[in-house]
Amino acid sequence: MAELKEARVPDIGADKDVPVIELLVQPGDAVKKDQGLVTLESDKATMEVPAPFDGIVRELKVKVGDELSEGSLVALIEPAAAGAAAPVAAKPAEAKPAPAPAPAAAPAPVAAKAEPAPRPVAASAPAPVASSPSTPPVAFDADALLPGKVPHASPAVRLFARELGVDLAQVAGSARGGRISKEDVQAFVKAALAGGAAPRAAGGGGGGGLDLIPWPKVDFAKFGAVESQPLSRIQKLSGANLARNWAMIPHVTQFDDADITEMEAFRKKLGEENKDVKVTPLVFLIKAAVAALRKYPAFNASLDGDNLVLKKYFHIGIAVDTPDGLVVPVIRDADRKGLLELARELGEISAKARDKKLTSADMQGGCFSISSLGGIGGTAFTPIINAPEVAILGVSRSAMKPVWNGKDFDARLMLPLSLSYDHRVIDGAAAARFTSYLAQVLGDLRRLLL
Ligand code: CAO
Repeated sequence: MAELKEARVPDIGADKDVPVIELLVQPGDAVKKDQGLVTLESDKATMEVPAPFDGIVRELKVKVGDELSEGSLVALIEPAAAGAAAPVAAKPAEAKPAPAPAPAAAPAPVAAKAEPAPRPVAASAPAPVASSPSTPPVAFDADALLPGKVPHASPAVRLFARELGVDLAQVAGSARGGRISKEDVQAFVKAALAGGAAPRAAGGGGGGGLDLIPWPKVDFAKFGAVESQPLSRIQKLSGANLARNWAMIPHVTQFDDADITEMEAFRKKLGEENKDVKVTPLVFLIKAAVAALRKYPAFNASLDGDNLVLKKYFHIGIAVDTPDGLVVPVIRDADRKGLLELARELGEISAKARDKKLTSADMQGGCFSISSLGGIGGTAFTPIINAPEVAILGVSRSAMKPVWNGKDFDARLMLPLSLSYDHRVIDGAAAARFTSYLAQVLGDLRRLLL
């Protein structure tokens, strides 16, 4: 057997500890350069770790669930036979002394060593590419991975689609996470030949089916002085996610006000007693949201095809505004934490977000998100749901308002709530009950004990 070479995770931008969700090859498989070995899924994108050269996978060093970062070892690959590979001997700097002279075109002695026979490569092979013995990392273009820009499909499927002249952006992916399989491409072609377009996957899976006119191309400089600033990576990634969520989820926003006069008095008292931690209204909102999620489980759910997956845990995402854009770290098991513990953790994750130290793991597994603009201002807004969650709570700035008590107007501190929900899962009555209950809990925190 020829010397085994390593396949490692290439540059995947700032993502770290990205979980493996799928093994695309097995030991013994023949792979082509750039063919996917494993699929990684961060909270922002699904990406494949490509084979750096043609060869046969001899050992997979990872399993589903492992968390990988740039440089992690994924597999050991026996490079393809010398005749098909790069002229190794012609690169003196990297050449190692050969143990025995062998003709350059000699095939690797796979059969002679009774290695398992390679499984056939799924799609027709791409043009031979010279492989390098030093297995240089294949650069990942984070932009090319943005959902909505490039459909999720393996290089083999992309090649297959190219050969058939199929635009993958038109194809609905039926595989896990909306990935497009070879069968999806075949189904698309069949439907096209039959005179119709292939149906798009519904609920939770598949891509958007918007048939939009192109984005206007304007020479702004014609109308006055301009300056062009590149979007940050976070802005590009969150923008792509927001656009998909806005386009694919039928959003409705329910507004309500909570009377937090008593809550605010208690919050101030708590702050005076605990100077080491900043207790803002947000921690009360996290606790109240958990109580409402418990009472109305459909809000603590995700669509998965035709199923609604109900979660028995309470991980709350918090939208954090950073100089580079919006990120949503997750506070885990908020139901098991007290107000002060939540306040500490909120301070920590906000600082981590602003210092750009959040990892993918910090932003995964959320059940429900809260976006608070209360520290800034405004009276209401319509937050965009953080898919695959089904609802998000927007919070605006509290204000003293006259509230009719049946006889007089009382001055009460009112907190505006804006709950956006996925109308495929939640109907308007349920949303109104959810916000009413939230307001009740915030109005009388003793309800948290019920
Ligand atoms: N009404 C009135 N005052 C409020 C309030 C509200 N609803 N919410 C917070 N405040 C006050 C706080 O008590 C604090 O006052 P003091 O400084 O006097 O103690 C001040 O506003 C600033 O609070 P904060 O913003 O630092 O803290 P927070 O816990 O409320 O929020 C965080 C933390 C990380 C969520 C916030 O800093 C942030 O990034 N918000 C922006 C989120 C965002 O961009 N959402 C939009 C996304 S698009 O959907």
